[in-house]
Amino acid sequence: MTETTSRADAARFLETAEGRLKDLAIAAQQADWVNATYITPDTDALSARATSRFISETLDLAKRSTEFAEGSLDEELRRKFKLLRLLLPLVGPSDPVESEELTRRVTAMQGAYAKGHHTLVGEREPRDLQGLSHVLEESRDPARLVDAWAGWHRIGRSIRPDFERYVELANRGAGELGFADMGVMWRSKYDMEPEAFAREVDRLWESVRPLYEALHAYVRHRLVAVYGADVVDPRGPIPIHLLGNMWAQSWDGIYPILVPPGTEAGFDLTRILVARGTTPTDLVRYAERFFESLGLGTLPPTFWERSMFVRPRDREVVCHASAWNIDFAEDLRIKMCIEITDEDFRTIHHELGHSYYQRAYSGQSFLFRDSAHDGFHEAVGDTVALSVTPEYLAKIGLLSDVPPDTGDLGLLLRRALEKIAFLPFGLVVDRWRWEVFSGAVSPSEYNPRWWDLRRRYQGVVPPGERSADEFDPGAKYHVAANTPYMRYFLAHILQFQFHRALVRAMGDSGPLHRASIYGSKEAGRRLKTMMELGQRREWPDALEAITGERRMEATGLLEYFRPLQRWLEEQNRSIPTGW
Ligand code: X8Z
Ligand code: ZN
Repeated sequence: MTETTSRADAARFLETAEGRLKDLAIAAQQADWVNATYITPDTDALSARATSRFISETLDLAKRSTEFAEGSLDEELRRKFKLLRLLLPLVGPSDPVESEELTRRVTAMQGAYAKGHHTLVGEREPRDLQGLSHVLEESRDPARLVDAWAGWHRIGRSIRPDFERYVELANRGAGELGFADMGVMWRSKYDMEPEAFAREVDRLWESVRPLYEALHAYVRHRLVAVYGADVVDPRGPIPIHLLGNMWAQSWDGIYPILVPPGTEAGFDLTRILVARGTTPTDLVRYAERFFESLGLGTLPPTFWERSMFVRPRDREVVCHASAWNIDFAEDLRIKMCIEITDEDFRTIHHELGHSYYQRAYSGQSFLFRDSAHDGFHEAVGDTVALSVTPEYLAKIGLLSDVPPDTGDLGLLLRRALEKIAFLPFGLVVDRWRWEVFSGAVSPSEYNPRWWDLRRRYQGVVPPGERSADEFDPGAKYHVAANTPYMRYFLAHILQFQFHRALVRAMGDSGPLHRASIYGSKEAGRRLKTMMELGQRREWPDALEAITGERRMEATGLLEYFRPLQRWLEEQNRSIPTGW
């Protein structure tokens, strides 16, 4: 065979494959959407079956693609073949019975998570995750906090049997594609060797660790003041149920007890939104208008008709927020159980970041319709949300005037409780799953190892001993739903890198925490250039398009928080750090 015919054959193979995969992906997404917004045994079965068909076809095509000699192909085709093997976050064995068992079990885990609830001591009605999360934010009674935390974590037990079998079957699928295990497959998606990626993550973590440790020491000191040294060890890890969030993945829920008098932000966005009678749709409109101000257009009418913004009263749904592009073109939707809060205001920006990204790369061919790497997808909406500054809120009429800059420290502390507190959690979830997939951690060690890592990186401990049959990782959505998590760690670094590049490109040389890209067509143009690339090029090219840099760096994050870091060092001078 001549080189030209083999190139033509490969191109033809890929064209057919992309058409076929797109059809199956749409069918799977339609079934998944109905399932996620109306969980019944039938929609579970429909979703599991459609996903299994999509997986089987991908596996088959990926295996057949090895017939084409890569050496004779140009860069674009070679990249497509590579992406074909990495397309899915889940692969099962080629045996159709086992493949369907795998998707059935993942659907079951996600359903068990979605339906989780717990009745607190002294209450009659069970609470769902949102209801239990309110308790963690608002209560200062350690016994009630433990009840809410442990009550939710009980769902891990019911997820465990499915999880064990899922690890086995997913590893077999990854093996058929030539990966040592599923964790290696996940780490292969970053245009570098999987081991190099793991080192890259460590490098980034080391660069932010001192800031995390300073925040940890400060927060622990305040918690000792609130709860006493018999509840919080002044030199030890922090009991997780005191941090205002089910996973202690962000601590801004307890901001009111952490902020020193005189440095408060000076306004409470949740209160303002509620007082104005803001509806969930209004909240989404605010976010849409921000993206529109960047020159990125408005969302299509079907977005408003087909999205789910509120938890329906009459059926079970997956409340965890997500953004979908059902037809890989204009059928954009989000699914969320919106509450009128500052936190959900930010989450809506996060979700619309996904929507605008999906639309931007819809001009690429099917295998390139994704973000440069998954951290980019998670970073865009958060980058925009960093521009929700007091000045911006005043501009759009949510604040009557801009609060004085004495509130800057309070605002920065709040942002750090959200973003810096997240970093080690963002790292730990997949450090743990990588070990699980590789077999380094066996099922009997699942839970102890989870807590080893959380103690080591986050400096948190569970309330009391966890018994051997608990499965606490299963009480986190992404573990139950098979969603890789390192993307969020990367996004928390990248969003500050993006933010800095965009505000400097606008000619703003002031402090990063005061800068907003609202209304900047130049910022919008850069974002769009990066997003339109999809994953056509390796991610350093996309990073360069927006920042001019080719390496992920935490320098933007460190610059953003520098005033806070100085202040924390001051506060921490005579108190213990580390655990
Ligand atoms: O899952 C999400 C988004 C949907 S992609 C709401 N996030 C992570 C989480 O909730 O654990 C955003 C931040 C981290
Ligand atoms: Zn997201």
